[in-house]
Amino acid sequence: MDKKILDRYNLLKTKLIQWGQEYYENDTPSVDDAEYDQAMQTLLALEEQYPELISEDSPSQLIGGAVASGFSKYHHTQAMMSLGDAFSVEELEKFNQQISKVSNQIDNPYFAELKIDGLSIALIYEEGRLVTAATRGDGKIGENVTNNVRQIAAIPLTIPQKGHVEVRGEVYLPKAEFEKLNHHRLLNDEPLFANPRNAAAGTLRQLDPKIVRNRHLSAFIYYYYGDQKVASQSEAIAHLKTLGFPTNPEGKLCQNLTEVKTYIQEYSDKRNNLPYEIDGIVLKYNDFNLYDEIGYTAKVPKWAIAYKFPAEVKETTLLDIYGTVGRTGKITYNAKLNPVQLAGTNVGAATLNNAQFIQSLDLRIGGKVKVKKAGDIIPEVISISKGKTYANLPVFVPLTHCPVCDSLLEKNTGEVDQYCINIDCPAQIKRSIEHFASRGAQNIVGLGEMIVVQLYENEILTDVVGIYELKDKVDQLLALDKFGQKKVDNLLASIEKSKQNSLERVLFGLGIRHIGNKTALILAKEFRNLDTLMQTSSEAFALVEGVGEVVAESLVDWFNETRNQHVIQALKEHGLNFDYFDNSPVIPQTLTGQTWVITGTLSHPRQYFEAIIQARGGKTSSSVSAKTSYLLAGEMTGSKFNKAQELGVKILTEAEFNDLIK
Ligand code: 3BD
Repeated sequence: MDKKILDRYNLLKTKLIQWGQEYYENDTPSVDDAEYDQAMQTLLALEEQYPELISEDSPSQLIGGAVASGFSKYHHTQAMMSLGDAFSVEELEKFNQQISKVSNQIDNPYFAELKIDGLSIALIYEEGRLVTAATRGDGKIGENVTNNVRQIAAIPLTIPQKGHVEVRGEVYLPKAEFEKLNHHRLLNDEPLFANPRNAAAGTLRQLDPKIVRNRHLSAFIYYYYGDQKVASQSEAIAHLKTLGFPTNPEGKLCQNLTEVKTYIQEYSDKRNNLPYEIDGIVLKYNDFNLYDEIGYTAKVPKWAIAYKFPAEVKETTLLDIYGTVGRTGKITYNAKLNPVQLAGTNVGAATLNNAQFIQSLDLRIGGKVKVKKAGDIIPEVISISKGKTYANLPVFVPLTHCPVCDSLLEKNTGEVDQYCINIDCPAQIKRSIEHFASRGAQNIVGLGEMIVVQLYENEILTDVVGIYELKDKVDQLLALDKFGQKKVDNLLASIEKSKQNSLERVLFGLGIRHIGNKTALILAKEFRNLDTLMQTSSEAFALVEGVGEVVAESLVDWFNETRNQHVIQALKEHGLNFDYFDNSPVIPQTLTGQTWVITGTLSHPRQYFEAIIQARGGKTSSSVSAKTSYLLAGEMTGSKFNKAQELGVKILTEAEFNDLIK
């Protein structure tokens, strides 16, 4: 995966976790709902595209738990598979060749379908009646959304076939309905949905089926499983039609890849005129008899593939180029664009990386540029559109001075990036405080980007050491906008707690160049405390596995700076711990061997309790099973609570839990 995408994802994740904590722990979160929503939608879109990113601590999993507690989990009897991707005709040819090896034919029949940009669902019918509708989820476990799906007019509640029938398809919001919905939301000052897909997803997760009914979702069904057998995709579609299911009218049986290419060309052109959004074409080898022989890889059938349309490219005006300063002083150039609609969102900005990138494209302010979304998510400027007047526009000149503190920028030999090396640069100071407090570092809850900026601008917090002096500035804090007693108390408590962190967190938090959280952990384990680290030579550092020369030099340089030594001294005086704690710290391991599940609304976010449990040797899990030792249940519980009761799992309230861990 593209590193840029990964970085973007991790940044979003950190922010959302931070905002989530602020929301739960303070009366006033630092961002408004719309900004939170926008970030969450982007995160969900990334996870949708790169499911391998999803981990248990993803904010998406949290909202899954919190918002959707009204839905019970549904285990798909047969996993819902994924599809392989093709982005070019060459990749389709390769796919076809693999199939030819099995079929011994040059011409293979493919059923070509439009790839609807919606949400996958499974519908289960027993004795002709719709009994369950479930989302795809991770393919194995989805959510039971039966009551919502019953509101979709296109989906039949009864079918003329007895016995057990399972069908699968895509729920979507027609373009016209999407426009209507957003128009309505605009008038009511509600946050807009970024695209029809997000709107459909949001709708299907509504707890009130009446709202679902009014949104006018629709569906296309493309998969059938039942007693009455079918032998090919074309037969499956025909059978689905006779059962009364909505099937996509554009599906076509192609006799070979040449016909497929024509089909793709046809719908690349017709795409914008369709009443629903599509993001590609799905090809399925038509004859089911050969499925097993063609086979499967881990999750993906080799007899089907999704051809994805090339990213949409639009032309717009480059309104401005401006630089920003990162924590390390690195200058990033950004483009301000005349907003354009691209792949479902309004794009008004794009990153331009460094000056060399801008010069190599010859970007000029006021000129026309072509933009696309990389991986359909991150906006990118790809080229200029030279008009007659382009030559009259002023050529881009790289910054020579920091856009924030105006000190001279520098470049390391052999590198293209420019740096502001003024350690007093406000931009860097703000970023370094923010980094020090961040989740992966000192994990100070309530000291995110916005708050750091607010405190810095009010001259309450001007360096990292100042974090530990905030306790003497309660009056100043309380005088700030959006700061109540509870918020201040929580912040100060979190700051106090951070003093007891193991060495690797502070070490990472100091923001030493090239020391990420992994390297920090390696160093902490190896050298055990900060004093030893400070006395270690670069040769000795470089001997440690996972520590290269660049890291070694960077460490020694950093520790040699008098200024940095003063920072460490001051932090020591504030009582910060600089020792490495093994995994067997002073905390008694009273929960060893136990598996805990957390559900419902508690006084802290779920991660807080997970940390307490894990610190005491316990394991945490997201689902209740016979192996669950305890369920910690807050208010407003759902299916986990019921399941725990069914299985006789011990259920504790938050108060009981607090007693247990005393
Ligand atoms: C569509 C799998 C197979 C039954 C596996 C061949 C990946 C989303 O219109 N056929 C379609 C469409 C999606 C499909 C299959 N035919 N799988 C299909 C599909 N006409 N969109 N998908 N899916 C459905 C997915 N969804 C979320 C995350 C990862 N994968």
